[in-house]
Amino acid sequence: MNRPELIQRWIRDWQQGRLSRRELLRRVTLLGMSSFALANLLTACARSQPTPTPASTEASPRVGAAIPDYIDRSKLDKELNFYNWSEYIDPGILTEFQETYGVKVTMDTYASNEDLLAKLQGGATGYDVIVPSDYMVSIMINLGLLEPLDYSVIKTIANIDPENLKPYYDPDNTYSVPYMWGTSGYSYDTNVLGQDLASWKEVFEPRPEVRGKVVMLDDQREVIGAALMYLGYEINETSDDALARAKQLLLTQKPYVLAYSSQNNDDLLVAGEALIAHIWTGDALMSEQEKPTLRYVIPTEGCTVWQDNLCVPKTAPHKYTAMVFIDFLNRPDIAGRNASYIMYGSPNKAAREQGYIDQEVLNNPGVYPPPEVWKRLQWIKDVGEEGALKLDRLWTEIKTG
Ligand code: N2P
Repeated sequence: MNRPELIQRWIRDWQQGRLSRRELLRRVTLLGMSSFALANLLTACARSQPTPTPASTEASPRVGAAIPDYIDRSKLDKELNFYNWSEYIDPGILTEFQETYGVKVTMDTYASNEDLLAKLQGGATGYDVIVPSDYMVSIMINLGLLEPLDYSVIKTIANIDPENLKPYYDPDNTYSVPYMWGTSGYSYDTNVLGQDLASWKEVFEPRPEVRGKVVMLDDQREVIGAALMYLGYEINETSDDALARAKQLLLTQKPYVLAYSSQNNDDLLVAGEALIAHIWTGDALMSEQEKPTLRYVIPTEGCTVWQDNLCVPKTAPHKYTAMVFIDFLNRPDIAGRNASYIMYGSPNKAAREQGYIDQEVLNNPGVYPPPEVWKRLQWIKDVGEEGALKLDRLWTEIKTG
């Protein structure tokens, strides 16, 4: 199939709901088509876009599909409830799981670790697999919210890089398998602001043309952490002095903030309504595909680095199937395809080594920072009950102040 035919086929897939707009953009950019040309094409096609027809809702396994022999098919449920961050999985992977295992996955999304915790503590008992970050895994372990993982099922743990295993928050990986990792810097439009932005100053004390066009993550640990780092503190600092200074900085910044949003920060940047956005790596890089003048910065003062994890809540109704799903997500081909799509750092060593991750992503220093940049990254840690309470109070004051 030649290039125009391929593009036409993908556009048809997009029109019929088989391909997301993001994936379409990603593929045509890889083929070398400019996003401007594609945008024109899509505007023309969108006029005739029919209502997407979802893939069959009947969850039946494909004949001869590759289910490993260590999986006991008779113990599989028909459905699985996945609670994930938004835009944090290639949707085709859920379809493939359904086709291979005959399990229909329903996915809900959340915007922060604190939202996830509140939901579980509020009595939501339907979720089978969740994706908390490092410090939230330790909080959840301490609260007794997590189920030990069954490594007789999750054999694909062998594909995970030993560097990413045995983390401080779960030293034996009893409750968690690393999913993706990344950093939280900022993205900005070089067309308006040039090539040289490097400090958090641009975010917290923005130049006049950026005022009112700054977007911050809607995430207390990230926002307060970035402010603390800009002020020269460690991000897990909770002393009254440090928090008073962070509060002052954030309240002074607030009139210049267009929105606190972890889900629309990328869209606002792409639409040009925001000029700078505090953002997670993958979201930053995906929006660069839509708007190539965007540039992701890990600020000179440093920023957070985090690792998100696949975990099973104690209350999960489909525990065996949850373990099987985690095993599937760690397959090198699946993990590689996923990391290429969402553009985050992958802990899956086999996927990296076996060529399943796009070179373009693997070679991107924003995704896999070089050692000199690593030196300025800091992990968010569990600051204990009293610390968490202080941060929570401060965050409410910022948001409502
Ligand atoms: C992706 C969410 C990233 C998770 N949109 C940040 N921990």
